[in-house]
Amino acid sequence: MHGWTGNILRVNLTKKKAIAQEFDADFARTWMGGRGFAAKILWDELKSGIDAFSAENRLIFAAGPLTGVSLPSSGKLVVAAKSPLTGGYGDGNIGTWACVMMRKAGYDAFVFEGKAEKPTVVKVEDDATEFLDGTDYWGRGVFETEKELKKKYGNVTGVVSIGKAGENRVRYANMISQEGRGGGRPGIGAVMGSKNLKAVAIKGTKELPAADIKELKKLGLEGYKEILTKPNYKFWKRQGTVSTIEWCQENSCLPTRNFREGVFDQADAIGGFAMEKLKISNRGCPQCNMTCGNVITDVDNKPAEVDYENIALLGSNIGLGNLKEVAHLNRLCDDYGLDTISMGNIIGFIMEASEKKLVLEKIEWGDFEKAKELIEEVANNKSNMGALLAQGVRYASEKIGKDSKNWAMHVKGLEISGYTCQTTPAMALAYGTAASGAHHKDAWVISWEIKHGRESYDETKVDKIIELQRLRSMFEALTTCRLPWVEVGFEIDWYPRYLRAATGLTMTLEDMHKIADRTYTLIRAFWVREFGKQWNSSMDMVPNRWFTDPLTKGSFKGAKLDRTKYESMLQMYYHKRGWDKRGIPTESSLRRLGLSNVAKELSKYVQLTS
Ligand code: PTT
Ligand code: SF4
Repeated sequence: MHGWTGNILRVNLTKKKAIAQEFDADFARTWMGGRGFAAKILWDELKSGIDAFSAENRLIFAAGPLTGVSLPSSGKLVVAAKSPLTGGYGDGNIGTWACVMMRKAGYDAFVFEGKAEKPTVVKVEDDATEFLDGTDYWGRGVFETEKELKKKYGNVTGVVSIGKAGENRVRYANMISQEGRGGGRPGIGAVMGSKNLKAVAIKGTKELPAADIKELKKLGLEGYKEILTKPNYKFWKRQGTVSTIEWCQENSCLPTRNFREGVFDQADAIGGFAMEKLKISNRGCPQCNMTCGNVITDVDNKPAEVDYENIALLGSNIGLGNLKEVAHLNRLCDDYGLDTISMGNIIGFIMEASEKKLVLEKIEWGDFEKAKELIEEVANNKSNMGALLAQGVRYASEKIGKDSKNWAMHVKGLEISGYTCQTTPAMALAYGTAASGAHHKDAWVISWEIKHGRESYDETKVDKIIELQRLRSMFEALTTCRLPWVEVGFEIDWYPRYLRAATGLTMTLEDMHKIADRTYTLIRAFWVREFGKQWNSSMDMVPNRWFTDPLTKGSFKGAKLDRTKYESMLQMYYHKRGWDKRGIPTESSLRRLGLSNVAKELSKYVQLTS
């Protein structure tokens, strides 16, 4: 077997033991890596209904056969666990040297199980794993933690750590690396905290395995050069994802005041061009020549990395039109290890609740000082408000009651990311059917939809969503960054070529789509097993607000989604995926994807249709 190291490191935190476990070529070919490995391990090893914060949960770091190799944007790592926020499958994708080092140390994945007795740092250096006392780091921010660990173990060490939010089990705590890379939106950082695992530090010196290393290097270099020739490359380097602010404003989909509107009157002040005036540098993930992290200085003159999602959710969505203040909130979230998307979504929610007098506190739209306080209270899980909001928007709306459920903006408990969908039914369905709850990562169909006509709810849209879910799952499995393909048009055909040089396997895009479908279906089976007979198509519904509250501003004033048409699009989607009317995979579709054992296990929890 080439391309994979063939080893998973199993780290038992309770017993302070780590063993390397081999996997075979069949496992590698069936699941590829990254999300595929994570989904398979979680399905096989978790009992249904376990508490996500229990020692039984697994925390997985998984790479793929292209991770870390010298080819475009390959420094990415999938982090996954049962989510404490949604109760279902949860993952994220973080850019970090830790994944390059993990592969160089000789592993394609780490599986953490059990719970350390006290705060711990796990250090892996090639074949040696150490369990170090992490007490001194507990309570510290991620910036300081990573800096200290690098000082101790050398600058080449790859570090992933959690901040106070993960330690305090905020249900949307993520993990951070390299001061501004954040991943694991559905509370994967909180799972790490529940295991008393503060940080993982990795150093590796081995050669990455490849079938044809010369060819791989040659193709890698050609890829980097090709990216430099793309017409959009220069502009991308200037603005990265931040130009999406202006694009969303133009297209009435910029989340504004808790997704109430799609345009924000101060959009220009927080957009790509405003950002450029404040920019001090670019940052990026390993092995990338697109370096899309834009660093600006915040109100305290400290460097903060901003991306589109962070600005949309901590800016327009909370009515804040000062980019330096937004950057400050972003920096706070980074240091605490809090997902910016969920945090901004929840601040917007509580601002609306305050406006409607459903809570006693006065929290006005755009109030920077109050937003700062809320972030601090949440990260420290202190005060009634902090403790309430640390559970996520679904929980907060259940507690606050009245009609707040209608404008609690989440799907399956995961807060919606940066697009409001009153005028874009396909994007709404993409949120409804994403693997871990409302995330744009599985099908960012909105740009295609806006070009092809937003009004319709037809089959072509459903086909497009599935096509994108397949393509994007491929990046989660290989595991590399999808942005060269999405943002500058680096052709998808490069990837089967890379895969062939890395593994020696000739796989077409169709072969990879089958792996993607298998993984997506297994993830659905995981959700269904967790929810059992409660599972039905309402799990894939999007918030009521998009059906009931028409936009009151912008060129799409009056627009809202049509519930009946959304539901029929959802049924079309199920049919094409081989799922029944409840959104549960049928026995035959499970069999077709080589998941007969999954069908057998799942039928203990729900009746499967044939
Ligand atoms: C992702 C989500 C995103 S998606 C953003 S901005 W984006 C937010 N970034 C955060 C942050 O920063 N700090 C913080 N405290 N929380 C944050 N939460 C939010 O997390 C990110 C890039 C981006 S920037 C995107 S779209 C692409 N995502 C990829 C993906 O999912 N898969 C893949 N194969 N390639 C991708 N490339 C791009 O990576 P989650 P990163 Mg992220 C400061 O993980 O949980 O999915 O959340 O990893 O290294 O920061 O790169 O406009
Ligand atoms: Fe990281 Fe951006 Fe490069 Fe992707 S394009 S690897 S997110 S720096």
